[in-house]
Amino acid sequence: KKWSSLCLPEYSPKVDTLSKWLQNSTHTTILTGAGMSTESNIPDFRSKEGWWNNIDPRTVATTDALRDDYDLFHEFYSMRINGLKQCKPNIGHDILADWEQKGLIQAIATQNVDGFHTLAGSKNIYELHGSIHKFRCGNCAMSAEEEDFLSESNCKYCGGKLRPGVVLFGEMLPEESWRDSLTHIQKSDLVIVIGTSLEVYPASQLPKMTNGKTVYINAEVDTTHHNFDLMIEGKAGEILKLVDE
Ligand code: BV8
Repeated sequence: KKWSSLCLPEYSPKVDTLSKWLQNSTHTTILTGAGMSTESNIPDFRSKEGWWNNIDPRTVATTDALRDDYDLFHEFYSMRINGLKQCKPNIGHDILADWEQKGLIQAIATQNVDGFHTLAGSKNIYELHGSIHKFRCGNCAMSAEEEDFLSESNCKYCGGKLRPGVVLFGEMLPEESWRDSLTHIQKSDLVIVIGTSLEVYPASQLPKMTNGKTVYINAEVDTTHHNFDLMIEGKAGEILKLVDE
């Protein structure tokens, strides 16, 4: 405890405020993005080392890509799926799972498709952008297995091309995840947003939809985030560890 407080003195007042808010809140919802998993060595999307800095999302993460350039689409998602096998949830995921068990937080709405909140033991999770671990036919929507996708097999039922169950640009979010996330956000007296640039609609709108207090924990914080009641610039895992102490 002493060590981290000494090394990160600038965080103390903000961390204390967040701890107090968390203890006093009766309904807390967490909204996470790719920054939650960079400490697990998974690249995010829009940072310098992020996916979209090296590859144009329109060429791989759209239904056009699925239809017109399946080889590239398949290569991109296979690489992500295989990459995830080398990684595991980090301390930040673990702390959120622990907070849920202790009744400190009630729900996690996540834009992440990596499934790490589930792996860490969180239960009440809403996957706004789907899951990279579920597969279906891009044509008839019948479900499929990971190995079928990785081996570039076609759909057993209609011969169509297989795809992971992520929400591509231009696709609607899973209705239930969206509705339930919104319900939680609306009844929250505290919403903690972690590791997201908030650039992707409609998840970006969620923090505005609460009457509760809003907190933003992110590696980069700038003036576009001034709507938050509290902003903490830093790494998700490190900040959550300080709050947890
Ligand atoms: C929709 C695929 C209705 C899955 C993803 C123009 C044309 C067409 C569409 C649009 C348009 N303008 C707006 C739109 C709508 C579009 C959109 O918002 N586009 C934006 C980019 C302009 N949205 C949609 O299309 C959505 N659907 O709107 O449906 C509709 C229908 C038809 C037509 C129009 C509308 C669907 C959105 C889902 C897109 N799918 N990817 C995949 O391959 O994974 S989005 C992609 O971004 C990721 O999946 C991710 O979930 C999402 C959000 O990103 P973040 O998580 O925020 O990640 P990012 O890198 O941006 O930020 C990370 C942050 O963490 C950084 O700030 C970094 O500093 C920080 N950080 C890093 N490490 C740490 C950290 N912080 C703390 N600790 C650390 N350790």
